[in-house]
Amino acid sequence: MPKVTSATPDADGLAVAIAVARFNHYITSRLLEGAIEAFLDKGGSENDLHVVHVPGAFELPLAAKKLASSKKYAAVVCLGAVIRGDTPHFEYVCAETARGIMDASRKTDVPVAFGVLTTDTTEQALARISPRSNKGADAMLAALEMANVMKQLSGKGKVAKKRRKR
Ligand code: INI
Repeated sequence: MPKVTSATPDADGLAVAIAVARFNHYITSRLLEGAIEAFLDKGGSENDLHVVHVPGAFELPLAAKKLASSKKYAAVVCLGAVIRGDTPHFEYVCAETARGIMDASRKTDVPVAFGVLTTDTTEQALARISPRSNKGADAMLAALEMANVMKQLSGKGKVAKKRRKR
């Protein structure tokens, strides 16, 4: 039988930080609502949440790295909305935000969820913040599941048997 590790997005007893971009606030505020609702719905306590506002998606990686490296949080959730305009700015903001968020996670060993919408139109962004399907909630669930996976992978499992030399 293979050894299997899997976890649920249970928030009971977990402290989580949310970094949220103010740019396109009418969308990111709904992502934030979705993320907080999901956290509470999974048994988290409001006192264990820390919400940090930053100007735009481009600033999310720095906030995420600072929060993750503090080791105060089991996970960090990044929320933003980048909507394509007529300039190449979109590509730069999207690419650096995604790379920076992944870097923050890899450098700190803390799960950092990517809840950043990158859409061509406002309509596409609005479709991702409906009560039926909210990407902020999805990002929170991914962060919680990964927080619990990381707990299990942090030395709580049995160590693999060493192979004997022949
Ligand atoms: N920031 C966003 O979060 N979304 C956008 O759509 C966006 N656009 O289109 O420019 C955006 N730009 C600002 C950027 O994130 C930084 O805040 C800014 O460049 C200052 O560093």
